[in-house]
Amino acid sequence: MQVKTFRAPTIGQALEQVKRELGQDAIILGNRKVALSAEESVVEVMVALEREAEVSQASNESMRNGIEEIKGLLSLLISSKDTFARLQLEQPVTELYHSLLTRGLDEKQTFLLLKKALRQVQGNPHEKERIADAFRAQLAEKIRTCRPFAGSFLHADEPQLYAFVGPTGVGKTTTLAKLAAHLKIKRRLDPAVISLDTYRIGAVDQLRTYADILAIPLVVAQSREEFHQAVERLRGHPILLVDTIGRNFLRKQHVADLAGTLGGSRQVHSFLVLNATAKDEDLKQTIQHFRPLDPHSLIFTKLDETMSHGCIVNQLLRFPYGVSYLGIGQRVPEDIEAATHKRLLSLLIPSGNGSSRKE
Ligand SMILES: Nc1nc2c(ncn2[C@@H]2O[C@H](COP(=O)(O)OP(=O)(O)OP(=O)(O)O)[C@@H](O)[C@H]2O)c(=O)[nH]1
Ligand SMILES: [Mg+2]
Repeated sequence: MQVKTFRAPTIGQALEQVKRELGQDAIILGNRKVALSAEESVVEVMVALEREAEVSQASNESMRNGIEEIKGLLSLLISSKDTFARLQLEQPVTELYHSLLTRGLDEKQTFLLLKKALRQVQGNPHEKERIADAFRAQLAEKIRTCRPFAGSFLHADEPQLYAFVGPTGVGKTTTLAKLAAHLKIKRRLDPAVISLDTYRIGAVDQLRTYADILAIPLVVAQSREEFHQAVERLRGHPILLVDTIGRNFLRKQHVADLAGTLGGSRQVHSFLVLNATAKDEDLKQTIQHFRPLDPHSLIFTKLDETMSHGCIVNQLLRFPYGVSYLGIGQRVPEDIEAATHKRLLSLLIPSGNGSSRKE
């Protein structure tokens, strides 16, 4: 809270000054008479501005981001006026353009990628199939998929740690269970699980049920020290999967707390688990806040609950992270897929919509 003082010969004049400078937002804290000399005195009014520095800083930051975004869009529109006009006029391209926007792909990215695709087919906007293929090729070049468990793990001296982090209820525990089953049954590895989620009632029970079914050891840790002790106890296992507490990670402090618990001498790979039905802007903010954890990759869940899969691709275009897995339903263990370019592209341009590619 900011405090300011105003001085004037009379209280009326001091209040007039306050009103002129600060408008109606100021809160009067008090006033007093201040003697300047034996004959002369003034009235001092102390006022407070309700807005806290932190809030105005945050709003300044978001205003700056907004302005940057508008500037980017404007220069894009000005520099690409002709192409834009052509996109608007030519039926096959507009169809594709609108269908991509309907699926939630970012407008600016859609435009830029389509513009490049159009250039590749030498500006002939009637070649729908070729434009769609060129668009897919452009996009495929820009997004990255990862295979975190591709290595053999058999000769690893130390266990590899993978933490499932992300907002509340996105499917961290369910995804961990799906992958634990995959590693145990399909890969014949011997994973173990650590739960750091002792915050929510029933959270450990939920994980214990999965661990019991899969005959996988589970250790519960409530602090950074207990976490490190748990890792020591489970040394013989090649892979340790760590379940974490879901919090509102739009609050940066929660990310810092989590980084504090996971931090230490050992490297922990973080899977940032995100709900594909969330709003584009919220996903963007969440990923931004998780940057201090340097996520290994993103996992998107609940793809089965939305038709707008564009927001997944938007994040891959925005951030330097790849995507490793896609959650496609509630069933454990079967409703999970390793993310592939083919699958991601088919979510945006379903087959039969402009694609002639046989994959
Ligand atoms: N439809 C659908 N539901 C899913 C998917 N993944 C998880 N869920 C459901 O989402 C709900 C929350 O899943 P959890 O695994 O408990 O989520 P969490 O992130 O661990 O939640 P917290 O620990 O409370 O933050 C459960 O009902 C899951 O069955 C998915 O891919 N598709
Ligand atoms: Mg959970």
